[in-house]
Amino acid sequence: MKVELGIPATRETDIPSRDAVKFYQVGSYAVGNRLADVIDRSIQSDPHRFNSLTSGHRACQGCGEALGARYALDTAMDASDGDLVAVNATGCLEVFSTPYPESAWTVPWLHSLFGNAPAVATGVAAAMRAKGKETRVVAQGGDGGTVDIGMGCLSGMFERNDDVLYICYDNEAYMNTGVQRSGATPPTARTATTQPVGPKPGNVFGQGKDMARIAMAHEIPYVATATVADLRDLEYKVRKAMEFHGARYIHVLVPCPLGWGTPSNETIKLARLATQTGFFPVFEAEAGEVTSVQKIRRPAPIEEYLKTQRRFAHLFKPERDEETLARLQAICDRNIRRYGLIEEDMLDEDVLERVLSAPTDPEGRYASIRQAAAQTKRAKAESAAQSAPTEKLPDESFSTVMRPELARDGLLMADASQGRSHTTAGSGTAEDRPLSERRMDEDDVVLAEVEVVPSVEEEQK
Ligand SMILES: Cc1ncc(C[n+]2csc(CCOP(=O)(O)OP(=O)(O)O)c2C)c(N)n1
Ligand code: SF4
Ligand SMILES: [Mg+2]
Repeated sequence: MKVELGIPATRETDIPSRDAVKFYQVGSYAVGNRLADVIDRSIQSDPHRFNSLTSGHRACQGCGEALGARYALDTAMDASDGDLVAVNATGCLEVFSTPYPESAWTVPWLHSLFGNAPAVATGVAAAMRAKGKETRVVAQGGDGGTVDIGMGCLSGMFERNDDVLYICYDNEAYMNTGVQRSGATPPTARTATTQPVGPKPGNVFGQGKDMARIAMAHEIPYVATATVADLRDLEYKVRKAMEFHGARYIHVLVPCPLGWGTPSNETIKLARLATQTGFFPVFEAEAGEVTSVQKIRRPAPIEEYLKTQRRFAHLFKPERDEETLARLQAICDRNIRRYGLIEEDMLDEDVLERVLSAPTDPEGRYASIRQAAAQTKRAKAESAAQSAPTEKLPDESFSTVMRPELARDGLLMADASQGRSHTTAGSGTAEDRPLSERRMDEDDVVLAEVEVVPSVEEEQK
């Protein structure tokens, strides 16, 4: 996809013109955008960039979140001519950048709580509007602050279509507090709060939230995913998001060397592999419809992405867990098919076959729901069988309304206000009972709960 950044000429730099230097490669960003026309250069390459998140913060070496935030905020500043307020959820980005009383932010920046950044940003936008200002608002948070604790506030912000760009920096766990699982942690990844040992350690399949798709379901003007492997794409998406008014959402994959157990110099490579495997699809959507996808240039098998990360080490040692690797590959294949990430004619035949036959439910969500339902049904039947009285009453007992001798024996339930009664154990069928008292899942055998209602005489005593 050709990207027109349209950076204003006023932001031209002092970098010497290309004519003065003999370049060995032009027309590519492979060796950095110094070789591109000034107009096409990234905002970050501009010596007059805003440095919204400046040096001196305390992020770990190779932190994807620091890198992503720096690019995103500088672009948002550029797009708003420097008239921007940033609101931050609690998390690594907030903690490493702002150990009170210091801060690495050079933009007006506000932190309140872990879960309320969308609501605070909504308030800031409303305040600016009330003051007649055109100040733009960006809210940002980690995956925990976004997909878990802040999700209610975020959904409200989407629903009201508040004029805020929300950026989620997804490092797939609660990193700031010691790598706990979040709703964005991928299946099988090991965290401090997932199964540490046993036959299947790590996060389970079939849970978690796909926040970009949830945002799309709100039909907000703009949703995009991005990674720190393609920072120009991230810049492009932030700039594009800033062209819209209303609620906008960008979900950025940001590898975390500490939490993923990876060397700090592999952050970009890992983010790229996440997209090239199909594990993290990169796309844009407007008003709920996907409008563009980043095609996979070099399809890679999922294990290439997993094998250098210590959080997935148990999939390869002491021996390869082929079954789990196949399930993870199926997630990639389903994404490739769902988003059209690779042209069919670019795929080897066997890979194409695998992609086309990838299950629609690779994580086994529906299978586990069905299994849980069957288990519940079995457990209910067992407990009902245990609590059923051994002695059966004769048929007429059901029709013996208000028989005090049975009521005294605890065998008759009379509901005088309803003008009906029934015995505690089923001699009748489900059809004999009012709907509210039926259990439909037990093959018409009614096992109503015992409730002993005292007889009229007893009541009067
Ligand atoms: C209500 C509340 N619960 C828990 C915390 C502790 N806490 C602070 S940051 C954080 C995790 C943040 O995770 P995430 O949003 O993914 O950001 P990351 O640190 O990974 O960038 C937690 C649990 C808190 N500050 N407030
Ligand atoms: S723990 Fe992870 S997210 Fe937090 S500063 Fe370190 S690398 Fe960045
Ligand atoms: Mg996180």
